[in-house]
Amino acid sequence: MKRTWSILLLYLFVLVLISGCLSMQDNRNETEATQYLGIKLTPISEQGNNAIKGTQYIDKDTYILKIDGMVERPANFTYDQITTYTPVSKVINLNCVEGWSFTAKWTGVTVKTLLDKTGIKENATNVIFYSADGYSTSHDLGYLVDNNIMLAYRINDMTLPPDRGFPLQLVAEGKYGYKWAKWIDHIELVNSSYKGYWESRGYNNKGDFGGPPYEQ
Ligand SMILES: Nc1nc2c(c(=O)[nH]1)N[C@H]1C(S)=C(S)[C@@H](COP(=O)(O)O)O[C@H]1N2
Ligand SMILES: [Mo]
Repeated sequence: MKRTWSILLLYLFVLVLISGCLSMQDNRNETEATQYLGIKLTPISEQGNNAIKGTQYIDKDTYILKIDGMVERPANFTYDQITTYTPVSKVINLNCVEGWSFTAKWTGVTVKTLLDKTGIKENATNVIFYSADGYSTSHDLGYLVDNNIMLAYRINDMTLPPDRGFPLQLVAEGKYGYKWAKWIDHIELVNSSYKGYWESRGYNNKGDFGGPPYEQ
């Protein structure tokens, strides 16, 4: 009797282990790109992760990206919907204010593509990105649209791994790393400026790379 129980428990344990591995290793059949258009990429294994609350693990099947605020038609997007839209790819450096950086090929959907679906109310000026770990940051609407800023779901041709921000990281080209929110699950359009996690702790709200890192 005791033996039957322990075998059953062992069986359950192995089952949980296998299902956990399967749902986390979505990118196990993909091959990481080492270069793109002649530009050498930093391997994912050499990219750090200093997030405020560590890695977030988000379930692809229940994930929803909510877009609301000053839009014509607030909407919820699933992971599969987001990855169906025309993708864009580009090599862009992520530069943290602390002095480190890495080079990656990013692939995703532009913010504009999603906002074309929701429509934008006339008075909207700023966009807030909220993340699953409680992090947030914001950008001028014009910066995002004019520069075709993307929400990446792939890095170096791999599905964004959990520690890189799965399912979505904002690729805020030309801005310091703290403007590149990871694990984004909510985007809100507003008509006033907003200070995110690091910005409300003294970091410059524009966050232009090469510009002043602190609010003056
Ligand atoms: N959700 C979330 N996004 C985040 C952060 C974070 O702590 N949480 N850190 C930011 C900072 S300071 C940087 S430099 C970049 C890249 O940091 P990483 O090494 O944690 O990926 O992610 C940004 N996006
Ligand atoms: Mo950073």
